Amino acid sequence: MENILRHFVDFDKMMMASPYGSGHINDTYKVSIEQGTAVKSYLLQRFNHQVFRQPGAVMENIRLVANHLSQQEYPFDILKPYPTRSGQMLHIDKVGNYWRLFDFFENTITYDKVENPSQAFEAAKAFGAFAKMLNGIDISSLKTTIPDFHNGEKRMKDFMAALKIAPPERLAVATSEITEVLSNRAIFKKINRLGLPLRATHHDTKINNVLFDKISNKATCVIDLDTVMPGIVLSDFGDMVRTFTNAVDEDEVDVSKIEMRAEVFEALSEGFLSEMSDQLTISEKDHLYLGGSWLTLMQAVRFLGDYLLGDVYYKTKYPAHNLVRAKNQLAMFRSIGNKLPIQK
Ligand code: GN1
Ligand code: MG
Repeated sequence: MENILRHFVDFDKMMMASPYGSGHINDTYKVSIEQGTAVKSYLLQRFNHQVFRQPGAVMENIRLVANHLSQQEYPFDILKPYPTRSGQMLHIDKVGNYWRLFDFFENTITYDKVENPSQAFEAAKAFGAFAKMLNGIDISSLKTTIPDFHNGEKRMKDFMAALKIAPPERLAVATSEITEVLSNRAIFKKINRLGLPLRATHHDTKINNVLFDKISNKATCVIDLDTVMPGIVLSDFGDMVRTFTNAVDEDEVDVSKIEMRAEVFEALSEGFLSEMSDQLTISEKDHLYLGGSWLTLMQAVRFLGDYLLGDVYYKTKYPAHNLVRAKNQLAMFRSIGNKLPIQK
């Protein structure tokens, strides 16, 4: 790791390197180095080039977004990757792994679960400001780095294919979840038919993708810009509903604890709309609330599909992990459906 780091920065001594964060795709390490008398920390990340098939295009999107934000009156920190000493945005090591480096923002904290409505308001306002500031970016300059990323109908097609090749043991323990997915799939077609406008979309607006100041508890930075690409506003609103309003995190096994918290939903809607309300079309506003059910069901489909295929996409800690996550998301999908007014 020390050798890899030296491709990005010069230093006297590496003090510490330890795994960091709770991402499912990339491997992140916090590294601290000594340069003269100063100690500085960075986030060194092994970038998953199986999931992101065009690493260069991802880095170019991040660069465009960071540049655009830095030219606006954007009141938050901007996550910028460091180039290598030879000017590349990624370092490819001897075994073909891709690495990149970011600043470590001291005195910040992330949460895997929203603790109170004001946190939800803060984070949603940060994602709202992010979307608003990106409104002026030339959307055709952003590459679609994962095609059909939030296309529910395509996700269902892949899910049906997984059903055909899944091992009987996994199919057998997932029958009720499979049935539930199949009987609710109409929402994917419905959203695709709305023809909502394409915007620069974050596509991963989880609560743990916002940094908070440890002392003031204000949001300071939107992170994880890997999936910024053209998309619809329901993706960003929906993933906030999915992850902010859940009373527990997405790994929780006990589904009886899963509940969509209405007061958190209200706070996040208020925070996001305080920035984005003026930007949205009537159709976007009319269908915004559907984003929560849509995105949560899509996440259930993705976790369940990965379970059926033998855990090839998401990192897992035990054999039934993806099934547990799918059950969790389905419970959340039901709770959202029960608590939110249905939008036609
Ligand atoms: C993945 O790795 P992470 O946690 O940032 C996934 C998201 C899912 C999320 C589920 C590229 O994000 O789409 O919503 O897991 N990212 C990709 O928690 O698939
Ligand atoms: Mg992510």
